[in-house]
Amino acid sequence: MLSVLLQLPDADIVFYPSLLDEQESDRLLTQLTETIDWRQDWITIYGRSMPQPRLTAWYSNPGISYTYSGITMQPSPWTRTLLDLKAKAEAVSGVVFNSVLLNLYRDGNDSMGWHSDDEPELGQNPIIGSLSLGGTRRFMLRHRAEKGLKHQIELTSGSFLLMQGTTQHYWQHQIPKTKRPVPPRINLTFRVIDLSVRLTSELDTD
Ligand SMILES: O=C(O)CCC(=O)C(=O)O
Ligand SMILES: [Mn+2]
Repeated sequence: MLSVLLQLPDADIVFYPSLLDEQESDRLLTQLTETIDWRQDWITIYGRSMPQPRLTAWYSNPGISYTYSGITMQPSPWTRTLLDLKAKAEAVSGVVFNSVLLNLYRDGNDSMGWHSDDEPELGQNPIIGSLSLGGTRRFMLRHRAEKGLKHQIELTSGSFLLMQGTTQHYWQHQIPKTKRPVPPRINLTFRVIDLSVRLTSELDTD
């Protein structure tokens, strides 16, 4: 499968432009839009509560909840379709994932702000496999220390982006809003949650 290694310092990011073909991607976009248990979470920014600018869902092996930005998501059990996609992501990356966070960007107003995926339960060097379906959106990267270091890549339908190694230590990423008309997009970020890490930190706080 064609892959492109991004030439960025302190990062290990590989882009696979076509994990899925166009027809398969279109079919999955429709199916997942209709069948996933989408939820609208609310976030607090500067003391004001507002709807998160996208819909989300969390599917995983039993018992793996996920907490980020103060939101804890209880898992839904894997579906046939998600297991098929997980197998495809595993075949190209050589990683066994145990969970997936899904994001639905309804239009150009939906977005995700600057962040790193560096919660403790993602382990020392988080491995994130990110599959995109539907409208093309811009994925921006910026180095946390070297302010001039930036990169951007268009995440097209059917593409897969693998982030690993020290990427989350040194880089942040975002999906900015856009004024261009864009069709809906679903992104699936497959993750490896290390339950033992969480158990330890929970015990520590008792
Ligand atoms: O939508 C995307 O491509 C990025 C999603 C993301 O960064 C995340 O779920 O942590
Ligand atoms: Mn992320």
